[in-house]
Amino acid sequence: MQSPKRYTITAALPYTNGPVHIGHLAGVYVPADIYARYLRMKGKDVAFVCGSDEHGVPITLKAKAEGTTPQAIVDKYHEIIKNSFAEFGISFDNYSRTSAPVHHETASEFFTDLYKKGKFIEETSAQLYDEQAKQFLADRFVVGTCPKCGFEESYGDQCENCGTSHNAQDLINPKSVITGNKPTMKETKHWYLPLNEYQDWLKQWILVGHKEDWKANVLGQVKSWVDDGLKPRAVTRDLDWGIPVPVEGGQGKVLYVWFDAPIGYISSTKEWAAERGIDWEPYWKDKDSKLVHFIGKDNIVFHCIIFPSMLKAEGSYVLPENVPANEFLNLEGNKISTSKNWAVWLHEYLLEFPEKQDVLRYVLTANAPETKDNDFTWKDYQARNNNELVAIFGNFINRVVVLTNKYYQGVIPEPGPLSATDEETLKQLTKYPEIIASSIERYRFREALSELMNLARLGNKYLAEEEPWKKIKTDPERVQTIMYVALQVAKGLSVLCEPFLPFTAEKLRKMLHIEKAGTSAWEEVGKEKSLLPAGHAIGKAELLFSKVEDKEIQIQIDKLEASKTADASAEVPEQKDTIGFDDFTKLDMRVGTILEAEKIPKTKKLLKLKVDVGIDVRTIVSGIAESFSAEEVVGQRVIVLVNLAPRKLRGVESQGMILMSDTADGKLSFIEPDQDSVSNGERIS
Ligand code: B3M
Ligand code: ZN
Repeated sequence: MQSPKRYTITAALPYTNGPVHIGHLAGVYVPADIYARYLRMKGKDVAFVCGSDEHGVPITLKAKAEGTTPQAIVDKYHEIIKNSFAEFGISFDNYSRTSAPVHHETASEFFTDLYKKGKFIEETSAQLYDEQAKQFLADRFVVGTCPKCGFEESYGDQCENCGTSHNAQDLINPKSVITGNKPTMKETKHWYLPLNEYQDWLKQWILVGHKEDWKANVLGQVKSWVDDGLKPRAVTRDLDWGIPVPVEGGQGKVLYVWFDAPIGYISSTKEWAAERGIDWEPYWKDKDSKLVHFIGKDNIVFHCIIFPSMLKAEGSYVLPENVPANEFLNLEGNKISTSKNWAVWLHEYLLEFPEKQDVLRYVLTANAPETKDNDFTWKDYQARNNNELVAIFGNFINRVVVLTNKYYQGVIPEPGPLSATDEETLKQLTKYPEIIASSIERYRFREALSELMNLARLGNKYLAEEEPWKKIKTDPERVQTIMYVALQVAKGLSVLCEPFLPFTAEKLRKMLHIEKAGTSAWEEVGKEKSLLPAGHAIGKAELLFSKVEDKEIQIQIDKLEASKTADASAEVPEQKDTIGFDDFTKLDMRVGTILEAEKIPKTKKLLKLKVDVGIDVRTIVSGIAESFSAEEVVGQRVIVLVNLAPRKLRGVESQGMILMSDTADGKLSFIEPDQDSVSNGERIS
């Protein structure tokens, strides 16, 4: 696309079942915000939209867990999430929510339209059902083994391990998340989008048409799904939380959350346009509009396959020009996990580091998981703050502003003739808008940010070489020129840092006494008309960044460690599948005493025991040698499963099993009768 007339930028709608953390910010919202801010500074027409994703199973589950209603959950988290975004300067033009009437209408109409156009397949089939909960099990209501990669905790609609999207019936060994029961099958009617019919078109459009400009990780995922062959995909569910299916036969059913959520981008745009009294349609239907979806990698299938197929089926919408999905951000070497509280929550961060929003934006961009999963560590956070923001950017600005105040009472001096170094420095400055822009336009935000820092480095180097603090005594006239040039670099930084560090940009503008950059400011950086003129008075120096001390970082590390310990002690293995009473009575367990024990040579774990179980004295091989020595178990009272089929272990036939308890960290202990009077051979029942 040459030069689009307008940009429609979307950021994934966060599920409203919990607050947002650094992973969200790094993967989606900061890059999207950099892109939107940059485009606005170039005078582009931008609609940057988002909103809360308030339907779907995660919300229902959260409500169940907290003993409240889904509505109460979304009301609570919508506020928290919305505030977090605002506090971190994520400059949405509109932040809506999918419970808004405009969204219910838009999604209903979209569904009805496809229905009328005959784009769905209507099918009654047997689906997973939880008899006890009286509920069909789809999406996150069911877990089981992923048919593609074998991951045992795959959700019904998507495997978090390999990213594959599937139908709940495809899971191996499915289990209800609500009751833990094994599902039965029950007939129900649903509407399906026949993705198979879009397969060739998708292949052509993405894998051929976009193979140069889409990210390799995105193309790779798309290719793997298309190669596997796409299947019809149900777009309705038997649930009561969601948007009611608006057609005949849809009573008691709702739209699948992944059908309604992406339409949320459209409704958010509508809501925004209505408030401004403009038409929303060009943003979605004019072919000169560039649609870009910012998402995390787990959402690729929905934004590259399902939503485009929906848009294509409708027929009048533009398709995304790009879907620059990011990989995941880990935290201190582990996957971020809401349930394990292994996360840095945005609302908590701000309580502990008020005014340091830009530091987090900076670190998350410098270390963004653009091409592979990346790790956030507090040590790296501290190092980037202290060694980069403070030592390079902040230091340069501080020197410029302090010296201008000291030598010229804050009034920019008249420059003399420019030296070759001055000219070269100013020339370099004029190149940065293009250098940074080119990285941003290719969605390489880390690279763009490091170029911004190179400009600050250029300023530092200039001052270090010119040494105005020395020359002020020997050649004060020359210092006027040096400070004039250095001030231009400072002004350039104030403009070019805005997409990345909006709070810093504002502070810097205040310090330099300049207005917010206008719509052509970006390109004009370093050019004649945008230079700070001699005679312009700047303000007093204020620190842009401050050091992060070891103890502040230690508090954060300790906090994470604490959630690790809390998690380990709370970890109780899940209950196994239910068995019948008959199954239980088949077990013959007896009280016994270990009479002899010896280690089986060349094994780490195995002890060969002679156990008196009342019926007889038998040999049992037991894997307890890492917890107990042969000597210490002689005389130990035990419970033995005596009718376990004999099996050979390292050439020794074992005729039963000793029951042990097993702690989370792998320590074994014996189970024994609490009275000595219990004799060997007594039954456990
Ligand atoms: N709420 C998934 C997520 O938060 C989902 C994104 C919707 S974007 C239309 O990961
Ligand atoms: Zn998988």
